[in-house]
Amino acid sequence: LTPAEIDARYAAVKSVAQEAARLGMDYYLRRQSLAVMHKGDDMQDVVSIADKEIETFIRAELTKRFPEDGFLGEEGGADDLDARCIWVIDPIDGTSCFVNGLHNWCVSIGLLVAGEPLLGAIADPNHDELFHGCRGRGAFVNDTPLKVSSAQDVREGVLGVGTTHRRGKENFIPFLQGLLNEGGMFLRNGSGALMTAYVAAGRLIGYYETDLKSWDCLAGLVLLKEAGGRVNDFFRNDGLLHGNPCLVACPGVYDQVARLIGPSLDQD
Ligand code: 2AM
Ligand code: CA
Ligand code: CA
Ligand code: CA
Repeated sequence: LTPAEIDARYAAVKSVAQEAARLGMDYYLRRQSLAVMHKGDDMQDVVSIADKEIETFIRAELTKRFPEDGFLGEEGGADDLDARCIWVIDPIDGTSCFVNGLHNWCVSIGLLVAGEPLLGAIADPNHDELFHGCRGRGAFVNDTPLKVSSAQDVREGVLGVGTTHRRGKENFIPFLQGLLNEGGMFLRNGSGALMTAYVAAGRLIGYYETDLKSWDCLAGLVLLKEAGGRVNDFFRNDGLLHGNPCLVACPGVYDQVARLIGPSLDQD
């Protein structure tokens, strides 16, 4: 991509994510009238019309500007994955929070170019925060640059955590026990994208989820790298399409947390 093509996509991802977040806010304020459906037989995996409408909106806005680009989204699936540029979209990350009136949800849009995450934006309308970043250009919350924590031990801060009923929950409590034994503490807020952004911002020292999808974290991973963070081999074995365990952390605690997780982090 030329610098001008990158500029156009970076500007677009910020404005489209914010417009989508405003649309999300309209739904959120009248969430009592939204029908909540379940995906498959997991009662915890919820979705509403808002998720679908917002993803449709995002795809339409980006297609208008970049008709040759492809898409991968939680609700709409894959479209033209052979394209050089692929937009990876989570229209609402934190749907369970969204439908229950908890403010921890966001819109996450990342861009993959020739297989590498290039730029992304995460819009959180409840806290008026737009996290955004582009490879080589830094990462920001609104206009403030992001930098990961300087912690050297899990005792020095809070680790984000999460799990699902789909994969990895049997590993989760032993991991938490190990973390507590070493003097650490944990937080789960229900949005993988926000937790990843919070690691980039230095608010959390790291974040471990036993099962994340690429649309949960791709935008956040751009921010994390620009802010000086580390991530495991998330894209191995078709992680883009199927997801994997995910660990993001500041460099000073990455190895400690990876050891507490054990081999399940980077093997099947
Ligand atoms: P979602 O709200 O877009 O579904 C919470 O731990 C994180 O896991 C969120 O990013 C959430 O994204 C995601 N998540 C929720 N249910 C899931 C499931 N059944 N499988 C995989 N990820 C899930
Ligand atoms: Ca979901
Ligand atoms: Ca998600
Ligand atoms: Ca979602």
